[in-house]
Amino acid sequence: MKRDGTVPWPPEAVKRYVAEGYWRGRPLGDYVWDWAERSGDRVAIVDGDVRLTYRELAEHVDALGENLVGLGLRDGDNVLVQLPNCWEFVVFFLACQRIGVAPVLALLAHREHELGHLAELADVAAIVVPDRCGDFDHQALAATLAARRDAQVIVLGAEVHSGHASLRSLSRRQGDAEERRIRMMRYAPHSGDVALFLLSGGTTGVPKIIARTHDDYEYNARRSAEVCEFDEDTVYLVTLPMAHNFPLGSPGLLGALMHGGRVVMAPSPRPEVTFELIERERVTTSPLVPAVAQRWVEAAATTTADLSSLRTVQIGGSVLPEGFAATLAGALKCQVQQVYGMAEGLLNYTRLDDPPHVVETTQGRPISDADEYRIVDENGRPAGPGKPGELLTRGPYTPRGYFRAPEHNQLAFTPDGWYRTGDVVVVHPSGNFVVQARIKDLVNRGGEKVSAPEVEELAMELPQVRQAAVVPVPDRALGERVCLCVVLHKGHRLDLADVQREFHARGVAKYKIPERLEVVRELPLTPIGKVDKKMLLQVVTSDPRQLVAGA
Ligand code: OOB
Repeated sequence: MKRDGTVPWPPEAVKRYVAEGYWRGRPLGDYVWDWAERSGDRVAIVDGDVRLTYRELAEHVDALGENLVGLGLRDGDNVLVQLPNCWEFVVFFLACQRIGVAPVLALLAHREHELGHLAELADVAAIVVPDRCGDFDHQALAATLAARRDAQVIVLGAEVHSGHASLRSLSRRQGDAEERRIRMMRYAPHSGDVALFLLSGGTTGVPKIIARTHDDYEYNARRSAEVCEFDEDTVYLVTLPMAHNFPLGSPGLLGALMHGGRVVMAPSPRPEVTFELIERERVTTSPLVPAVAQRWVEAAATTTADLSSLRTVQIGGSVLPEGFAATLAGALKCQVQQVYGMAEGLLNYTRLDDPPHVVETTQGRPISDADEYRIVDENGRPAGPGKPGELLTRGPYTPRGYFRAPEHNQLAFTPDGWYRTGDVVVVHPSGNFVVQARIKDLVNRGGEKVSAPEVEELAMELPQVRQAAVVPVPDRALGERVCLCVVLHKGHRLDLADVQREFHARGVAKYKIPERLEVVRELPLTPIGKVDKKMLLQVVTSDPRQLVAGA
């Protein structure tokens, strides 16, 4: 079975989440018509010149859903999706929810290395891509990957090769919408089934995916939107790639649609693009990562665009530099809300009525009464009141394991189902968390997570490399960048351009490609013989020559 390998919540947890109303027992796709009935003539989605009302959205969703069934896609199938932010992506996502097909949400930056793995892991029946983006031919890559497994290719754009289906044609509204709505009911999936797969930042050699169910993800978005006080006046600008949990469902575009708000798609988070949209559409709220927010602050100083409609910017995904929340609020003349979340589940927000010092210095608190958390020391014992430690969590929207990763799940989850976040937090007197550090082995490059072991494995494929270790070097613009440290085989040479060329040739997403290379004589080890990354990072950022002394 295509979905074997999901890790269900234990029966007693399911019982509680249903009985206490966290889970509503309806598939996500069902809500599309609730929304249309509530706000049919209001604009739901704006994308360039396209403005879809809630009714039109529902009709497109059903039309596409029925056509996907016509293509042979069925409840229980998985599809790989790689699309830019656009209305067709929203329609596709929701159409999948109508018929029980689960999208695996890849990033536009992903290439053969990532997409090949995801297609295989989720055993996908179709691959959905734009024809091309910039100078990259997504359709050609999708065709190669699809041929390996007999999957269909669905293409967004004007250039659709023969044998491939056109996403726009499939989404066209034809025939009687009411009749189709009734016909579509027979395809409704079970609410406990997988609705979507989110990609984990991950700390393993191969990317992990997280199966999110209809029940869990609907609650994720609904409860987030309540906490963030979304309503029908919310105009939500989707700046970050909508394949991410943050702009998708935290509260994201789903949270905005649930409350009758308006979703505005931005093709890029750059202020040159977004400021005009904010003025034109009177945007009230938007999710940002610190690296993007920094650019907004700089651009706000000189912009002529009217940003006065902004009420709240939400900021999360990586550590916020000290004092920056206040700078951001001042520059954009709006409220800032910090968001500490993860694709694995748990979401924390500062509340809109938290006092300024709490908003500025904490990363918020959990959204749900049913979120459980523990803060533990290295031995897994409670860290004690006010002490920092690793955050473990369980709850109604935090799955109990990664998809098809039993070995990794033994490390990433405790036997009784707590997810080890790999983040070191402390509880602030306000009750909110402060994220102090990270113990998981990844690089957080402007909110994009890069697994260190994944990059190390790729580096080890280079014939010159004897040992490899990746560390996050601090960076003013992005927070962190990928630094690769290597020990070479005797008599070999390697420079950064070689590494970048080789990674590129292997079809690795650009954001994972090392931006700094240190060739060292040896890697420092901990007493038990693991690479001492703390020490390595310290030396790399202070005086990397120490590591080549005597070489
Ligand atoms: C969000 O999700 P992911 O899955 O890309 O990354 C999760 C990890 C966290 O475990 C933490 O290490 C880091 O990203 N992180 C933060 C943070 N928010 C996330 N670190 C410090 N401060 C923050 N505010 O990044 C994500 C998902 C939903 C909403 C917001 C962010």
